[in-house]
Amino acid sequence: MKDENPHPSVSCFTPNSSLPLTTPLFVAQHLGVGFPSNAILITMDAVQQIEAKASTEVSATAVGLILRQEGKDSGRKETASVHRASDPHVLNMDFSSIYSRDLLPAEDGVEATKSFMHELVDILFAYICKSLNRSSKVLDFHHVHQLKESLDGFTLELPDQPENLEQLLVDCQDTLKYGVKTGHPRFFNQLSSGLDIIGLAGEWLTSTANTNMFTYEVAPVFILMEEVLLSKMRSMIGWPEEEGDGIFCPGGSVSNLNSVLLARYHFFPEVKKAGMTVLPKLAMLTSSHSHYSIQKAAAVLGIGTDNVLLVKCDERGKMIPAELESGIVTAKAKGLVPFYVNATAGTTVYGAFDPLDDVANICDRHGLWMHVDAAWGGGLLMSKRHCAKLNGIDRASSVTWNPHKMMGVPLQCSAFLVRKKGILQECNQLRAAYLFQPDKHYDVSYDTGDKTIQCGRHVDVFKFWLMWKAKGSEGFESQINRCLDNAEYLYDKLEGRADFKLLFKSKPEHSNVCFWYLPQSVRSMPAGLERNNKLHTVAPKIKAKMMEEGQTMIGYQPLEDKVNFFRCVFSNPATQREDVDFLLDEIVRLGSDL
Ligand code: ABU
Repeated sequence: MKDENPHPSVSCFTPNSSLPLTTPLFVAQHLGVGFPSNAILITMDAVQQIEAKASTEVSATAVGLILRQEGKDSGRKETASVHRASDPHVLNMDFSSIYSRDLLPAEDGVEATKSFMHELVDILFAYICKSLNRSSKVLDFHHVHQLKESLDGFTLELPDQPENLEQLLVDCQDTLKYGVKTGHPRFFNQLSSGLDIIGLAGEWLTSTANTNMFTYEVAPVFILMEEVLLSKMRSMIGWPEEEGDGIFCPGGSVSNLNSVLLARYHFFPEVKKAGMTVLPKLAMLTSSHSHYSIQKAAAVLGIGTDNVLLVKCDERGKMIPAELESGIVTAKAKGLVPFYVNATAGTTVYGAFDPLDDVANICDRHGLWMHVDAAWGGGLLMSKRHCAKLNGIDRASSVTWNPHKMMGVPLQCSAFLVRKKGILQECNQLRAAYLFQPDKHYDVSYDTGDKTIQCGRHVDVFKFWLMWKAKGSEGFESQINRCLDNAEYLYDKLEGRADFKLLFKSKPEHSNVCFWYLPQSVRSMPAGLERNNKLHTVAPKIKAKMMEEGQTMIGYQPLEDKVNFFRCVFSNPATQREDVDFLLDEIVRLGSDL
């Protein structure tokens, strides 16, 4: 590619078709590099050719992008000066003599602030490009003691005296270097992965605004955006327009906690003032494959984990409705008062969808609050091809839905939605006089902070709103469909292999694919305890080697009677079929001699 560029000062590439071509253009212009004379766009087709080359050949120096050869980046301060020299529009500042006190709001702090921010953008941009470059590693693993000791001068210790901006920029680079590239196309470890550029821009704006979501007074635009998003999500769930409320929460566990809190308040509103002593012995039901946050909510709210009854699942990980019903009946017979059922739409490990309509029928019969934990599966509501898997979700009393998972919104972004209007406010409000003054000159129903169990609340909505504007509902739909296509591709590949074994033989419902790798030593053993014990050690051993080498990352776990197995999940739009092939080859390479 270099030869084609008369001014080889910047190379920007769009690593997958979901990233708009204008992104590198914008970055090039923003950084003062210009377009098109000083920039080349490398399209999807070209990325494969590029990846065949050494990472240094894809360097883009004018934007300070230095894709360094793995392990050859000890010249830390030198790197920072290469960044600066490369961008003519950024003053060539010597950051070694500049300190945070010289930045805005300091008098004459404008140029230093601008240069510093440009430097930081360069570092972040280099990291993003590196994360999307398949020839770079997913992680550069170090043990705790290594990271605690100063690695190549990178120290976690906090100084008494201020450090200069040169050092801070190097610290920023090192922080990224020793972290995990969760946006890498070969990162399969977590339900949230990838990096959406518009979402990132939204997060930057949010931090720049640096406000708090508790009142309309200090977050007028964000509060209204939250209202718009929650209303849109409720309509996708299928609730009537005039019903419902919601709030964005710091993660799915807190959203689930809210569901239990509201359910308890719905049946026993006196608990808010009088406390636990007015309550009967409550019981909750959830499937044995559900997320542990349901049990945690019971612990936090004083219900007790012993009173969370785990309902059996079928082989596929779906709650068995008859088991739910008999669990309710048995609990009542023991003097417990069941009040809440959690059904999961997209379980954490298997990606299973509980039969929501059946669960709703049972909840109706027994007068119970039905919550749907769709933290992982909620995104499928955006897909015409897959949304039927959540049939019955409209019958839920409340829903958790994390756009930071399947929809690829940067962490974190979790919505708690409730059908009964007004209950969030009633349950949580305490009317703190210094914050929620009723005699303000605007509509104080928009001071939504009193609906939550928090006081201060981070703005999680802007990045989501901006992404929705950028993609439209259709953009989310195709992104989600592609992730599920990848899961099906992996499933089909595994089905035909003797050295891998799927946990269950049915097409994935979500993007989770669970499997064992069977090295020859295991394949040659007769079925039984000894073979299982041996198989239990395979995934952790492969994962350990995988992390040491850093080329890819996938999670493993045991579940009920199943010994350790791999769980592959797809939520990163950058992941392609070749990455799936790579993962399997890597598992075989690392595990065949076990
Ligand atoms: N809260 C569930 C996240 C689990 C995962 O990313 O694997």
